[in-house]
Amino acid sequence: MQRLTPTLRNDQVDEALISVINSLQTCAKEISFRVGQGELAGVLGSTLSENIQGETQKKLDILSNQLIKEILLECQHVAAVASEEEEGIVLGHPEGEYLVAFDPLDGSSNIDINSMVGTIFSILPVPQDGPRDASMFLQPGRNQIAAGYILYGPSTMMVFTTGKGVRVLTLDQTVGEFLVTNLNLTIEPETTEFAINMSNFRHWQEGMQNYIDDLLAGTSGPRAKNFNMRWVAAMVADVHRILCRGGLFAYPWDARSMDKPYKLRLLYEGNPMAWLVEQAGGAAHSGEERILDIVPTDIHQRVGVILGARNEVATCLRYLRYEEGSQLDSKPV
Ligand code: AFP
Repeated sequence: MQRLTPTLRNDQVDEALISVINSLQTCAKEISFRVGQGELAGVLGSTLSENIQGETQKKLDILSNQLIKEILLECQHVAAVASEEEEGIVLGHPEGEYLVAFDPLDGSSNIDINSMVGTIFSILPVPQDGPRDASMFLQPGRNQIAAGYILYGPSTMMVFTTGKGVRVLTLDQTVGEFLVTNLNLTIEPETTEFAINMSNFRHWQEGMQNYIDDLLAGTSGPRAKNFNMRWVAAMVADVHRILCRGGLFAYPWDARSMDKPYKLRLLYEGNPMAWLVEQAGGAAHSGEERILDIVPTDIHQRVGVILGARNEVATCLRYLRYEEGSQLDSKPV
């Protein structure tokens, strides 16, 4: 089975980018080891602090952030990093060609129940002009050069794209190397499975409520088929399932707080997952526009997310555009 570097070379990825991705691979092995040790590593549980998003920080969140930051900043090709756990960006090498945005440990509330968590990353080019500050990161997701995630589950997997399809590697714990286990993940356009936090139903727009109502109605409703629901509560694991066996994932607009009407972050959650899903033949939308076309105004910006099976995303968007959701078939996408 092939290792990571030859896979990247086959994809004509340049040596500088290979070096950045290899650094992420090193981070993944370190974090995987600590996640695997669980209670024994003494890193489970929460700290007393909150991150920039106002969320309680888990000890492993902080440790993973520190590890990734240090390892990436040692790489001469990394000009700066932006992390969910850092208020501002951290500058690296002045000559570096790449910017890396990351969520060091997505789904960290799963840590204490020994369930799946992951690291999500997005690599952007350093813009040719402009100041060396956070504005470098304010590029639409379609500019990404590489993106992906590392899933710490029963096995540790690295799933990424450089724009040539979705590659999957599995960490062989016996030799400590990631080996290619799937060279081209694809998502079927149709599905009968969805992932959404149903407890937020009352906070959604009417169109989203109508859409979910019709999924729940199954064969007796207008969709005329039964749907199944899954929710891991870690985007990395929910998107992994969709890449592996299809489905629709949504974390839509939410009326709980008009300041933060969305939960997920654009730079290090929405954009990398949107690109992976599009590369697999699926679709990824904010509810208002294609996620990859959004020009960010802040590195910690939040975004609505509806992604997965192409035809199901299109159906969901029809409900959102026509709030009443009835007579759906007679209305255009
Ligand atoms: P945490 O990293 O704070 O656990 O948040 C994970 C996450 O941002 C995303 O990965 C999940 O899809 C979403 O939150 C789950 O949120 P709820 O189940 O709490 O609605």
